[in-house]
Amino acid sequence: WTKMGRQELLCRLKSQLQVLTLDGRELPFSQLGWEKLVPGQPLSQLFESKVQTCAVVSSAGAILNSSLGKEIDDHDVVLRFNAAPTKGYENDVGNRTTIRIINSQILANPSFRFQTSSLYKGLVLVAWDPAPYSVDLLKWYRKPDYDLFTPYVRHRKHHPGQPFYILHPKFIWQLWDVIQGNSLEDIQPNPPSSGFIGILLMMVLCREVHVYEYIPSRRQSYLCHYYEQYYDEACTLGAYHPLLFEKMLVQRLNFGLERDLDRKGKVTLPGFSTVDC
Ligand code: NCC
Repeated sequence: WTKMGRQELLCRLKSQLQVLTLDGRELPFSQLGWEKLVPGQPLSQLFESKVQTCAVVSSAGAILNSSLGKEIDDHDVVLRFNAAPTKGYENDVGNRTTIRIINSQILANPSFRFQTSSLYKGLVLVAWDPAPYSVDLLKWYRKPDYDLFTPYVRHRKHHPGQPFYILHPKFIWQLWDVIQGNSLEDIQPNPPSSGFIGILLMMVLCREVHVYEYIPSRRQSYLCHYYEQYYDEACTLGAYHPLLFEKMLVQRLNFGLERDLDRKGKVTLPGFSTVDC
């Protein structure tokens, strides 16, 4: 992998990656009636083929003072993460959100007010939790990192019309395998960040993907998130997640201008449907 050119790498990813969500057909979920609980339409078919451009907005503090809001909102689809708000930050991050990737802490920890906050309404939700690498679904169901299953079931029952998926742990670990395959060192056996999960998901669903402030621009700072006063360089470089390795891979796939990366923290990636192998 590390010796592959960009095109070869893209083809490898295209053939290897399959977006998988819990479809309720495997145990223990099949026994719990999940086949009827999950959305009828698969996540991979959610957007029409007319979806051209997708923006992925990282939550990094460095996006402050970027004035990227309008450019971000001009995309067909805008992806944000966890509890990242737009209110009060529109000029820098935009105000449209089409899809939100949330880790299981958002569902399980009452401080995020998942049931009531407007952050999680009127858009597509995609949740995930770090299951064991072995992908033993029963073991995971009994002991997730944070209980996402109970709030998921409740939410599906109350809002059956909202597309809300749980990523299959197989998909998460496929992504980890990709990051490890691309690194000469052994990376930590922890799942990729929501950012990396979202970027690769968008490469499957969109024709072109623009990622903002995931690879740091010249505004790089230790401010963890644009929406809170908390400083920690691990937010950008990683501690638990293999962030540094994820970012090296994404940088290898970038075909945007060097100037856009430097000024906007913008990376341009092709959708897999446009990659000829
Ligand atoms: O911080 P978090 O991520 O919500 O950020 C979303 C994604 O943006 C990218 N990012 C963020 C900050 C930064 N300085 N540089 C960046 O590149 C990353 O790709 C990141 O994934 C997560 O991945 O789910 C994470 O979630 C938080 C936290 O759980 C949620 O924000 C909810 O509070 C994790 N922090 C803790 O658990 C304390 C974080 O490690 C990863």
